[in-house]
Amino acid sequence: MDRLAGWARTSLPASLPEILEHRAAQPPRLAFRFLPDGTGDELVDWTYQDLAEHAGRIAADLLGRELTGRRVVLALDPGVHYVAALFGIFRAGATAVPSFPPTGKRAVARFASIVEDCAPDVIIADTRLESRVGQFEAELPESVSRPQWIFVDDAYFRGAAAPDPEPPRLAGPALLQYTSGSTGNPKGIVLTHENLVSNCVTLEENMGYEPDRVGCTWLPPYHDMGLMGTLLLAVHGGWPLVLLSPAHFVQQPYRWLKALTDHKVTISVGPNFAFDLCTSSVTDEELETLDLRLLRQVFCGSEPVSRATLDRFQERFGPRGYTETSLIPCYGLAEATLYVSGKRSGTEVRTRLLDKEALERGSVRDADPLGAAATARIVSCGAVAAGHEVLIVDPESRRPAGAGRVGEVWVRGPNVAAGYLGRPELTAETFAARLADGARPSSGSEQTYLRTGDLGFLLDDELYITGRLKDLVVIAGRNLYPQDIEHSVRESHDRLRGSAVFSRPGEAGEELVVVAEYRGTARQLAAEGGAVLDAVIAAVTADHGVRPADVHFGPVGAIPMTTSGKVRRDATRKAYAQGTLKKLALATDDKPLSA
Ligand code: 649
Repeated sequence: MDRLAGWARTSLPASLPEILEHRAAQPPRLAFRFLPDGTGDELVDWTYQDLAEHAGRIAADLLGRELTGRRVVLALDPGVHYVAALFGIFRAGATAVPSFPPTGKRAVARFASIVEDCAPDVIIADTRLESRVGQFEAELPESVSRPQWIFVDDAYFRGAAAPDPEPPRLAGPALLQYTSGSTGNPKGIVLTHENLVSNCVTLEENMGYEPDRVGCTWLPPYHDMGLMGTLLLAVHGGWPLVLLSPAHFVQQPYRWLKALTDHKVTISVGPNFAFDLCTSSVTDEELETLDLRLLRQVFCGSEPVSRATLDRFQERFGPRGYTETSLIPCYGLAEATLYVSGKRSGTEVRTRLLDKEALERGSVRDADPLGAAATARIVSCGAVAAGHEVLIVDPESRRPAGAGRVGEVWVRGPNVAAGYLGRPELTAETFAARLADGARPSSGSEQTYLRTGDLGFLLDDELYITGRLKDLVVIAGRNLYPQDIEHSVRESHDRLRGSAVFSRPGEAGEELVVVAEYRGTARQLAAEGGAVLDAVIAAVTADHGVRPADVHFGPVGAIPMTTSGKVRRDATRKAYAQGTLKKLALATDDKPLSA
């Protein structure tokens, strides 16, 4: 493995567009296989030559408009054209702003806020959007200059390609990655060509070399995990990638597993929820058609990796050849391009059984195997990426938290981005954090770190993530992790789906609020309301020793989510406080729970 990682570094060109040219100059090999309808009925196969030619067409267009150094928003649907446009932008020396087609009210609002923030010269979109431009531009404030649009379809790509380009400046911006946070406050992370390549190299060091590697992804191409983690990584590594759209996966998760089976996939990836979705939706008949024996590496990150999820997935898909050794829990964030840590290939997934009460006070202590005390099961996110350092820091004193203590995760290394576009203060706070005076190690005392906002600890050189600093619910001196409570809520009743937990000020200090999405009509909830409420209260109280001060039921979709499917607790709390959160009334509506 090390031999090849070394090879990759020394003999590959320095930037991704150059690596594509390099691959396209060799005998034809499959680069991407796109499943346009989500099944295998129709296949679009592209070699590196196909990709380079399509990218060249986009590059010619951008160079003709003198857009080198300018920003270009990518608003295509997931698929091969997306990858072509991305590489075309790189090749023209412009900065890619990966986005999505502005269709639907929410997407339009978010898209408009991105366009407003980064003021692009061009937007690349599918021809089918041509008639909607006026509608979209009406959303933009007057002060924003109107971008040019490039509409593409198959015919567009038959035009002439650009001549050989100048290689891009490695320290120059390659890509602007918007975080999936709130619509009103988009933050664009500036990534250089060096960041993109460094991310690939560190991931490859983890993955090792496999001669027959075939990847598969359905992740959105406009998020860090889908973009840097799959599309760019596959081109960098030179192995074929099977593409499905996120919508096709969500409609029928079976399609992902079927694609793994049909295309002899060896490596794939998904957030924790994807594994649950598969376990709960694949039918017995479908199960029979699956063969996961060739799947040797499955990355799982972006949300807490749940021990229970992994157990259920193993039980359901073990008989079809899935083995948990292939699962790679990993941690990262867009501010670090993507990758920060991951399990070493071929080792077992490590789960720690910890004393839950100690953990709530910030101490990492093994659970007493015979004791009756509650246990927290925490899955390791593996070893820190090569060439990177993780420090666990007390966020208030900015001193190292010390062994066996939970603290904020600080990261340093070549994957860490330069900062947020046009936000010097936020950039300094987030990307250039320093330890307190007197707390710095003697060597490299002026080192700066990325503050991730995540809480976790290091144990035996492995990183464990316990939650997000901002979301922490502190009640009576205990640090409660909302995702644990949300888990209890979901499991407490069949009809409960998403949930969000936060605290609000009460008479005797902070108190717990639970928001839960109910899968059913208001009438159904009214009919069984008391029982659902009792189930939630009983589960939360039993599992966490705190009785919710309020349980708010909303319809499915009531809880605000990021575009990558994470619960936005802060936004939920605000909507709750303002009384704008959708509500399904209980029969016993508004009776105080304490009564
Ligand atoms: C995190 C992305 C981490 C994210 C992924 C490596 C085909 C198949 C496989 C393949 C290539 C081709 O969420 C992803 C590394 C993928 C290799 C694929 O290889 N970014 S974000 O900026 O949107 O959000 C970051 C936040 O998410 C949370 C943290 O709060 C973080 O700040 N998060 C986690 N929370 C708990 N546990 C984890 N493991 C977390 N990972 C991210």
